[in-house]
Amino acid sequence: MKKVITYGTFDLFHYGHLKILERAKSFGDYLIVAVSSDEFNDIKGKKCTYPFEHRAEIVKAIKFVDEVIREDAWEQKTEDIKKHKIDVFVMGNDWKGKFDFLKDFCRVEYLPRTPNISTTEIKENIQNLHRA
Ligand code: C2G
Repeated sequence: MKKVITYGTFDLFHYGHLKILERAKSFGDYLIVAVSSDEFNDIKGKKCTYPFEHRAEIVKAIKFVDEVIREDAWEQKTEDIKKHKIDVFVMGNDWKGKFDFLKDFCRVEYLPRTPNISTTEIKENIQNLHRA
């Protein structure tokens, strides 16, 4: 069984999140998604709309996703890859090059982001609606 892993906050789950999970799954048979905890988002400087429990449950409900784990630290990726016997690590290409050190442990793939959608843009669009 070929195992794939990807990491993210997945707040205000949207089409771009769906497409990266779909594409990540296409690299193997089993997809693990490490969802950033609220505490880790504080470290990342990301303010989330939904708490970890909700974000994790939404990701787990996606048919391409086989397992959800917590992401609590930048440093856990190597350990996760070893522990879960991961074959492919996938991230959007906004992270291109940032995780190349993982090439010692598994295949590393950076995929193009889905254009014109992001949690930030969704929030801005809603704010603009209120202003209109
Ligand atoms: N993404 C995408 N297209 C978009 C928006 C996001 O492909 N339009 C991808 C990102 O590239 C990332 C994943 O969706 O691979 C999750 O995005 P975020 O929830 O913003 O995650 P991020 O804050 O980048 O956290 O340790 C890694 C971090 O946890 C990644």
